[in-house]
Amino acid sequence: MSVAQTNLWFTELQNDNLTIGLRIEKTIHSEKTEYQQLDVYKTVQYGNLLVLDGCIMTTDKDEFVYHEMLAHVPLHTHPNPKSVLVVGGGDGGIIREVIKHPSVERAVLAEIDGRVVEASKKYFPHIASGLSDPRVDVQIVDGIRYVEEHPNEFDVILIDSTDPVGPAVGLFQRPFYESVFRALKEDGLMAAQTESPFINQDLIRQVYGDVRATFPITKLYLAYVPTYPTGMWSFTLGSKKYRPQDVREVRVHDTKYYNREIHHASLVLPNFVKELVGE
Ligand code: SPD
Repeated sequence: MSVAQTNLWFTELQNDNLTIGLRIEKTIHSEKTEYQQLDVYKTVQYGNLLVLDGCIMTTDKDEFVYHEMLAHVPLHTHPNPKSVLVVGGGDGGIIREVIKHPSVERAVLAEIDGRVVEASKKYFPHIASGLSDPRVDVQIVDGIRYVEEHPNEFDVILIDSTDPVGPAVGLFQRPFYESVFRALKEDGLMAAQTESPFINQDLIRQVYGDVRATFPITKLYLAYVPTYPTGMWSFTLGSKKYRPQDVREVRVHDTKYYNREIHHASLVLPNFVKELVGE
């Protein structure tokens, strides 16, 4: 039987009424870590697929969109990011993008589940490639506690969480954003992945409100990730001083999705999303 004829499917139940299915060639890895169910599949369409607790985290073929957009929009918004913290993101995709910025001297990855880091190194080596860079400090810790314990330390904090269930819930709540505010230097900024405007309206509204109550500047922006629920994905940026709208030049060019035009286009919101967050 050829690969295209297998009838094995990974199906993510995105909500009670919606699924996404990827035909798989085989299961590569499956384990119950201390924190979650971790599975890696070889898919026919998207290469290797990382799944945590039944939710798609990343695939070989479309990972660049999410990782570039969560990293480069905020990093270019800061004029000189030297010290960067990534909360979550154990696969290393955000770190890979962070260290493309020549100004970055130190990039800390605070990931709670060391098994995600190890699985990514083994099954997604191109995504995890930055983790061995000498500027990178991988900490297997609770990101919420790490942020609380490091006040006034970072220029940029990027929150690459799993979906807002289980251990990630606290990463979508106001006390965490307040703690992120304190962990940033006086002109620092943050960005977080904030799910789909089509099916996570309440969450986006709540997070946007919490970030706006915490930071002087708040901006929602969008990107298109084929394997994430509905494809349309949002990110919420909170900043003490700099506005993403003011970026004039792009310093990193070895990207597949991000560029100066995409930076500004991502800040332009459809009317239903504008209404959602009141921009
Ligand atoms: N539903 C998808 C949400 C995924 C957010 N994090 C992905 C991790 C990739 N580094």
